Amino acid sequence: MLRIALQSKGRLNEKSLALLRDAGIGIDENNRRLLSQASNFPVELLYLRDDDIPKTVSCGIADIGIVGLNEVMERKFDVDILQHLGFGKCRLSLAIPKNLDYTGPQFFEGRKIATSYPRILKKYFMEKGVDCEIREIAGSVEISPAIGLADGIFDIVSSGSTLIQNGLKEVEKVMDSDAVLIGVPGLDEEKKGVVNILMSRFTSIIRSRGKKYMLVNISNEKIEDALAIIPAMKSPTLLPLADKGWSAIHSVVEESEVWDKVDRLKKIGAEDILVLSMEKLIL
Ligand code: PRT
Ligand code: ZN
Repeated sequence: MLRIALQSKGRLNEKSLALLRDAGIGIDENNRRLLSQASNFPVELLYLRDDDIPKTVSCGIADIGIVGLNEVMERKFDVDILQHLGFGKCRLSLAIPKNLDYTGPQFFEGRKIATSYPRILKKYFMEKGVDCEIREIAGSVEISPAIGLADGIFDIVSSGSTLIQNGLKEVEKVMDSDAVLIGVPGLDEEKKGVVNILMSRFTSIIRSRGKKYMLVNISNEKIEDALAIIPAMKSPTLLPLADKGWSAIHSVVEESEVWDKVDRLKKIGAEDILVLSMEKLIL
């Protein structure tokens, strides 16, 4: 039985569960104990605080886990990073009061910086040759400059609005982060087999994100023009319609490009354009 550690609540919880569900793992939401078994797959789910996931995986209490890369890099436990999962995206950045002039990393020489990520920050400043005082605090890092606790902060940034609300500006991005699948080094062959199945399912799900499936009816003489607008992934799927002289083209397109492609297809006489959601893309 493979044990997967997940965040019990918080930013990564819902998307981690959705990923497992999309991968075909039956999770009973009404029966969510600390440890619960999937209904149809040889895995059990262990719900934890995100801070505890790298340690739990490194010592083998859980075999794999889903956690932010920031936590993995900060806690330095011995785990393998198996896969980037592409959600929970954020960055770890340095920020200073917005009215100060920023002169580069040397700005921080001799200054105090508040953070919950002291190890990552220490490594960054060692590489830059900057000597500063790192003050580790557990939460509400962003208020530190206003209350005189620090000259700057090093924290997670996503939209940037928390920094703005606190009169701060982002001056250096130190690392990007997203949710990652981590594993205990040296899993046995049987468990590795289950992990490989899960990872290939995750890959199909991740690949289909942000993509749409398009079906377009087009007269045969316009097929080449249509394929220039919606190129096929390998070879185009073309199906003849009952109406002679017309065909249907199937294609996968980026969601952000759908409307542009619809407009261009209509201009060349395409009809009955269908745009559908994609769940999985298995190559
Ligand atoms: O209870 P538990 O310990 O499990 O959870 P937690 O409170 O420690 O973590 P949680 O749920 O807040 O975040 C879990 C993970 O989500 C983090 O480790 C990151 O990998 C990822 N993540 C993605 C974020 C954000 N985006 C994010 N915006 N984690 C935190 N934030 C916070 C940030 O700390 C700051 O206060 O949101 C604020 C900034 O957001 P913006 O949009 O205003 O820039
Ligand atoms: Zn936490």
